[in-house]
Amino acid sequence: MSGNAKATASAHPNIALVKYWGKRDEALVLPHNSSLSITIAPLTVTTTVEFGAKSEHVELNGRAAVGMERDRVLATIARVRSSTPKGLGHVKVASVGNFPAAAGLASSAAGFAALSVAGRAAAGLLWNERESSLLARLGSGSACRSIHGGTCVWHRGNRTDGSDSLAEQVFGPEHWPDLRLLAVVLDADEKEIGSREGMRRSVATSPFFAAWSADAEAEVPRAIERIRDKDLAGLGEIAERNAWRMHATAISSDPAICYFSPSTIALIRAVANERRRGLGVWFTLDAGPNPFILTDVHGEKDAERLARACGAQNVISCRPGGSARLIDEHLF
Ligand code: 2P0
Repeated sequence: MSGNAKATASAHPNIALVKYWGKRDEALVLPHNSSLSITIAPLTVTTTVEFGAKSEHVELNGRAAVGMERDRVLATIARVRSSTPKGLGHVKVASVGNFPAAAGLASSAAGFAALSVAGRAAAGLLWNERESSLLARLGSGSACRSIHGGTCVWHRGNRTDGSDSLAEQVFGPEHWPDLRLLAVVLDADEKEIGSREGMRRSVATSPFFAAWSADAEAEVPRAIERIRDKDLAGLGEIAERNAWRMHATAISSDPAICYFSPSTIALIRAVANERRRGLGVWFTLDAGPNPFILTDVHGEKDAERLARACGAQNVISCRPGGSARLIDEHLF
């Protein structure tokens, strides 16, 4: 084996303010609409990939991965193998996050971004943002956005082979360093319906699906303008509207999919109340009960107090983070 058969990468999760909810091609992970996200530090996943190992081994947060989790990691590795004529041998993969994986904090996005960057480097492939984003997307759609730091747009693309469905950075993390996204952990249990199945059901059964995806597509350029202008209120309005519409689509599926818990609703109401009193806070919510509060450095402390008063077990204050990158410290 050559000397570069082992590589380690780190990546941050990202939070979509205009969301991806529904695939037009399941196998190629092609979305119905474009989406926009902020990559968030300090949450980080670190992944080491080594080719030439004794046997295939995948370890996630200190335990051997099994079943679908393992299969999805090895599918990304198989794509890396097919990108090079080299015989790479067995692979060992280890991945750790500095945050609870089950808390719905988008660990799969950061995980597949780090895996894609480390996997390509371990195979001796040159650093290439475009190829990394395409590879990460095939592992988990939203992972293509975690290849880049700051504000990213995942373009839906039009080609049937998916070669134009990838993420692009719109603003770096230095554009709006005062922006804050607070992860509010209300409920650390695994969600009932994974986003993959949830999306499938919404595409197949929600009578509102076409309207949802056309609306989200139209929101992306508006969100870019609000971020360009550092218009927190304007961005907050778009983020809330888009989150409500994504969840309306999920709830209108058959059978209905509802990711809200009673404490999610209580938090959302508290956010609206505080906003009426002048605090600059807005919410967004992914496919689980734990919301994020969108605010800035001025609202950060009050937003955290509000989340704790609503029963949050943990509140993690995040800011725009950098791109996925190779690092020297291997996990094994
Ligand atoms: C997003 N989510 O835009 C949306 C909002 C959840 C709600 O992308 O099936 O892990 O692997 O492509 O990317 C979560 O789904 O799904 C997600 P797959 P992914 O962030």
